[in-house]
Amino acid sequence: EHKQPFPENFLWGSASAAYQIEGGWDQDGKGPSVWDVYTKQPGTTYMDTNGDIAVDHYNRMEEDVALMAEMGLKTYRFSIAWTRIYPEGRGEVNEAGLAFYERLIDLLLDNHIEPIITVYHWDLPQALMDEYGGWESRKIIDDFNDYCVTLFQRFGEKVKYWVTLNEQNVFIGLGYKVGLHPPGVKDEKRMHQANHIASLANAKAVESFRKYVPNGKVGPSFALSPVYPRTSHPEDVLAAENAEEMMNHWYMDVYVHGKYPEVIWAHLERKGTAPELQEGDLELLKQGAPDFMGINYYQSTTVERNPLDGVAEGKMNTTGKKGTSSDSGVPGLFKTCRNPDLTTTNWDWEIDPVGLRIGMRRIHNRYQLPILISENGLGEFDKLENGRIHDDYRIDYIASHLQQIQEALQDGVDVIGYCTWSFTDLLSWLNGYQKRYGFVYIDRDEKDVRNLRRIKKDSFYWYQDIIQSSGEKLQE
Ligand code: GCO
Repeated sequence: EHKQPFPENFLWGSASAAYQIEGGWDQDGKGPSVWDVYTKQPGTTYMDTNGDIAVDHYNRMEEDVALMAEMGLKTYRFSIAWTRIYPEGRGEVNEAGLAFYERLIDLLLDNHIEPIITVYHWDLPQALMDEYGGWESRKIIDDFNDYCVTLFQRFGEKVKYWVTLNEQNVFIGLGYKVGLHPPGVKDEKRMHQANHIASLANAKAVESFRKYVPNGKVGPSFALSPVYPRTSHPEDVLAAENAEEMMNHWYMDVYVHGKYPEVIWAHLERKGTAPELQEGDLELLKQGAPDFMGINYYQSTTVERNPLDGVAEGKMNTTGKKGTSSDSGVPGLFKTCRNPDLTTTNWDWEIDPVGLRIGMRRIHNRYQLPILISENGLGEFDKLENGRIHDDYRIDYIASHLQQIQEALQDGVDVIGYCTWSFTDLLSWLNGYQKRYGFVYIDRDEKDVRNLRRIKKDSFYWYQDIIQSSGEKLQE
């Protein structure tokens, strides 16, 4: 069967995040972020790795963009470090920080690579955490907005696509309920409050975007994990609906419609953990409607029924990431479990390309928005052998997900682009440098920590071919 081709202007891309690649953690006036501080507390990350040097992208940006150009990328999604722009989170702008990103953007444009900016990929200024507790204070709404407006004014004419918050469900869930990300809190009530404030900050930033970048497109990047029932027992099916509402639509309904889904709201109210709304909140949330839904997809979630006196923790993988991961077991609603029909990666993430198609269809049906796959990829141990990296497992992974995107396009879903995670290998927040995601291998040498030589993996040449053929090569 001949597949319908990918759209002509499909954004074939790749993605990264500042803390995971840049290094230069205190260079040119940059202030410390919560991740700079958190990773230096012993025991918070695998082997106490941190992003002080990362893959030194801050000092090798030209070399990295040259590789992107060689590959033929159509788009590159990267994040801006808030602490390079405002070292203290607010106040005086650091011109050197803006200049760095301006050089990056110009270089991408010179090479016909469409930049996609993520304004927030988790590296909150430590100063704002110290001053008022970061996302737990409403003060952040204005500070975040000021930071965004600075970027909109400076880059709004050059950059069309913008992502506001990256994986709000993950940084809030892991930060305030699971306690594995900064600030390491485990408190459901505080989690829902911080989440509400993050949603308000997002809405206010979108409101400003309309004013400063009227021709641009803006949306969140959401860590989507479509939910399945473990069996067709009606109680399991109900549990899956509960989980779908809580893990996914709890966030996305707020983005798109400015309101929380009723079922989960009622549940949290009974428990006393629903967020506190103030006058004007719902009006502000309604200003946040996005132009597209950015989806980061790694795995689906399978659940079963969980009685009211049931467990508070379902099956979670070793990195603590299972969908939003904050909600692995909710008595009375659901608990997560293994899906017996799926295999897993070496980090215990279930591999499920069809889940991507299912998730995209659900979003298309509920929100009627174009979808940008803002992340998808495979973290693996790679082996450097005679100067080559034969990562056929990564090629298989990406190919199978792209095939499901093609199916979704045929289903009528509007998918505008696909960014693999990631372009070069990078720092995994909690899993150090051995978990590799890139098309470009970073050669790490303990005796020469700044070696960091770039080596193209087999997947680099494969994706180059896919882009060149607009996806035709997928069928071979
Ligand atoms: C990891 C994760 C990250 C995330 C990304 C989310 O291993 O640390 O996979 O790389 O996927 O930062 O936006």
